[in-house]
Amino acid sequence: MGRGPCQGLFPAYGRAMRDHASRLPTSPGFWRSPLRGPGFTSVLGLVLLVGITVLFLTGLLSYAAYNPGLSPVNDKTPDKGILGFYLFDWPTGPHWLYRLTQGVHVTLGVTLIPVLLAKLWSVVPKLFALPPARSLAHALERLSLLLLVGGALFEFVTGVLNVQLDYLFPGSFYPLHFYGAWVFFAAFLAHAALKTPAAVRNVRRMREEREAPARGLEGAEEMDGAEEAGGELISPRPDPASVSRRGALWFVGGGSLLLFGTTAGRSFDGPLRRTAVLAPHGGADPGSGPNGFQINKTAAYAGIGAAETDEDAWRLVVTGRTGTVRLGRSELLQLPSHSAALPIACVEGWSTSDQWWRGVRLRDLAALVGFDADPPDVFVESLQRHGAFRHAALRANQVADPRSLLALAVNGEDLSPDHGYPARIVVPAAPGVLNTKWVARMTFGDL
Ligand SMILES: Nc1nc2c(c(=O)[nH]1)N[C@H]1C(S)=C(S)[C@@H](COP(=O)(O)O)O[C@H]1N2
Ligand SMILES: [Mo]
Repeated sequence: MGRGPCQGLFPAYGRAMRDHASRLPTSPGFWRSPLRGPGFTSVLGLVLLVGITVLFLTGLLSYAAYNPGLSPVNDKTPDKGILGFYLFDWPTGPHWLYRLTQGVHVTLGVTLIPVLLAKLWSVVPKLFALPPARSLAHALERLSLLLLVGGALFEFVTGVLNVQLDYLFPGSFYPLHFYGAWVFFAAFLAHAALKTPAAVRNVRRMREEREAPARGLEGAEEMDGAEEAGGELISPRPDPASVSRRGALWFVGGGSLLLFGTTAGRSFDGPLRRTAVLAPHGGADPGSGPNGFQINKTAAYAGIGAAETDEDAWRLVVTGRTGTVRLGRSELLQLPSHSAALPIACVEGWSTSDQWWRGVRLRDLAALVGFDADPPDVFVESLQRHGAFRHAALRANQVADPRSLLALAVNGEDLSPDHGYPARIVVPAAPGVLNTKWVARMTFGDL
């Protein structure tokens, strides 16, 4: 805003005009925080550059871990097309693989929330900048920002709803979060390519300023450079500072640390789990003893009653190349029995430590129905009649692993009803959702 003649003659009038104009968010003077500027935005941007890249990669891994190529059961994204180009058979080792990748995905995602919010706050004046587009290139850039900001909010909101509200939308979360991730990350990559060099320069300059604060002219010249990259974020009429830039960054970092400290515990058992005060699952108290570890869906929730899991009523139906075999629990207990120490690691980011499972190897069950060598894929169905996770498919490499069990017992005791009595699947390194409980039927054959 220039100093017109009116301002000289009638200073009060000039001020009033200015005040009126800066009541609109489209005016730079509306934004008064002295914190906004290239330095603050760049630090947050670089943290997100690293953090969101890790979120994207661990997210893609989680998708692969679900074995979405096993149509039609596991695949909730039949139109994934080229977005599934990278899919591979999820390995069975190390046995804590999914516990790690998904624990990082969820805990890091929650931890980054304050950084994301602070970053959006730091650039919000740009949202209102006029004219809406100065050129075609500028218009395209703003359009990509719409995808970037919209995509970020969409991914964080759907992710948090899913881990906090216990599969608010089990069937649809999975494709939504997956497709959303690709849109978001494409915009994110374009944005990072455009902005990272300047952000690195800004942060380097901040560090130099801190180390040599009184370099006079030399320092001032360097500030001119900063103005080029993100200088428009600096308020032309800043309010007096109530907190320093470093103080504000500590505040954001403190918020992240608080979320980290109240989330990370969901990847552990015992006293550490109790530090995860933000984690849900208050409903199903696992109690203590051998079966006293995290429960996802209880037998009551799944509609599984004692009448159908009873020794007399329950039969496991196994089908394969040579036909169908029906086995009661006592017959299963007579088959060669093996144990494996494996965790349950849920897509929601919580996991248990290793539990000692005991039962029949999946590959031994495959051998019962004609697959002696090279067991194939298997389709597993539970007694459950409703719900998204009542069935799942496993890859041949998972069936072949000697630690993959149809478990009948855990930690030296029969499975409890909530952990899947009379029999459940456990597979090393696999997401919990593939560890079907209350198994009724297994069909071996390539899927
Ligand atoms: N039949 C059936 N099996 C199931 C589920 C289910 O809802 N129904 N939930 C799955 C999910 S998402 C997880 S994380 C694990 C949890 O096992 P747990 O409750 O024994 O810890 O069980 C899996 N098996
Ligand atoms: Mo899960």
